[in-house]
Formats: sequence, C-alpha cells, structure tokens
Amino acid sequence: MFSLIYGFYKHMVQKDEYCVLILGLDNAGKTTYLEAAKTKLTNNYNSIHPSKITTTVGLNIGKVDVAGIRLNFWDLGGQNELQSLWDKYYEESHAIIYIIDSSDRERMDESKEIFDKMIASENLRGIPLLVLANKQDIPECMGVREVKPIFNKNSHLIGKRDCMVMPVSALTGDGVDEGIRWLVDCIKRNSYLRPPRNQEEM
Ligand code: G3D
Repeated sequence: MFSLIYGFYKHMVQKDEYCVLILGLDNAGKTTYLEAAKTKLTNNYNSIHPSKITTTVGLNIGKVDVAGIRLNFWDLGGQNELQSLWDKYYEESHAIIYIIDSSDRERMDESKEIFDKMIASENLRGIPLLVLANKQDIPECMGVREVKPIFNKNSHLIGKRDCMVMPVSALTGDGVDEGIRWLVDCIKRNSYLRPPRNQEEM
C-alpha cells in the first residue's frame, strides 16, 4: 500500500528533466545569462550582483523549473582550451543556447567559427538551438538583423532543427524569459527524439 501511494505521489510531483548547454566564447555573457535566467524564473531567487560574476571557467550549473519541466543548465567555459570539452556534453543535451557578444565585432568571426564547428556535430543533430545576440543594452552593438545573416550562412549545418536568433541583454534581463519559453516549447516537441534524461523527485 505504501509503495502504491508513494508511486502515485512520485508521479504527481516528478518533473521531466532536460539539459540545456550554454555555449559561446569567453566574455560573451554566459554566466551573466545563467544568473538572469535563474532570477527571472525562480521565485525568491537571491541573485548575484553582476559585479560579483566572473567569467565561466570550467562549468557552472543551474536548475530552473518552467512550464512543468525542469531545465538543468550547463554553462561551459568558452576559452580555447575548454572548447574541446564541449562535445563531451553534446550527447546528453536537449537544447543549446549559443551566446554572442554583439558588441564585440572583432571576435564575431571567431564566434562564428566555433558555432559552425559545434552545429556540425553529429551528436547535436536535430537539437533545438537558441542563438542569443547578447549585450543589446550597449548602444553600438550589432542588432539581430546584422547578426542573423552571419550565423545563418551555413544553414545546411543548422538543418531541420528548431533555430531562432533573438536579441537579449543578460545584464538587464531583457529577452531572457522569452527565449527560454520558446526553447521549452521546442524541447517538449523534440522529446520524441531526445526524451527527458531521468525522472527524479522534486
Ligand atoms: P562568460 O561567462 O561568457 O565568460 P560573463 O561572460 O557572464 O562573465 O560576462 C563577461 C562580461 O560581460 C562581464 O563584464 C559582464 O558583466 C558583461 N556582460 C554580460 N552580459 C552583458 C549584457 O547583456 N550587457 C552588458 N553591457 N554587459 C554584459 P565584466 O566587466 O565583469 O568583465
């Protein structure tokens, strides 16, 4: 009897869990974005002040419950020597958020190069992709209209997956919510291809 009630309870409270990788060059704003996502989507979250946030070295993780599912964010370091570790996580991931520093025109080609390398990976085939043109609060930054054609150039690599380029400011939080809600819909739609990782208790 206990196991029956426990099973029912578990069924009622458990959430499907999905992994979302946050990728991009160092200094793109990955850590700031993860903080903004947690702040926007977690009740009573005690956010870290932006001045206390340091660049991603290694791995930052974050958990957010949204629209009935749990997203486990893995924010991976963007430095050259850490990029080689990204593909170890591809097989486990259900979606990618790729962050661009739209104010850094000098590193746009570099960002595009590693983006192409990433989306060419077989382990990411069909996985939803949210490309964020970050730092839109900086007046001279590149807008989505400028960024989109650059990152859409190799559309054959993007293939048939859900893909969206959106403007965002991780610093002010503008656009963070919208992007994640779009991604959640895609992840749910795509769950026949990549089912939830496991179903643990809340
Ligand atoms: P990373 O984790 O990708 O390496 P961080 O990047 O999140 O550490 O951000 C790198 C720098 O960019 C930080 O500034 C951070 O405040 C800034 N940043 C991140 N997102 C935004 C944004 O949307 N707008 C603006 N204006 N700045 C942003 P510092 O000065 O600490 O290096």
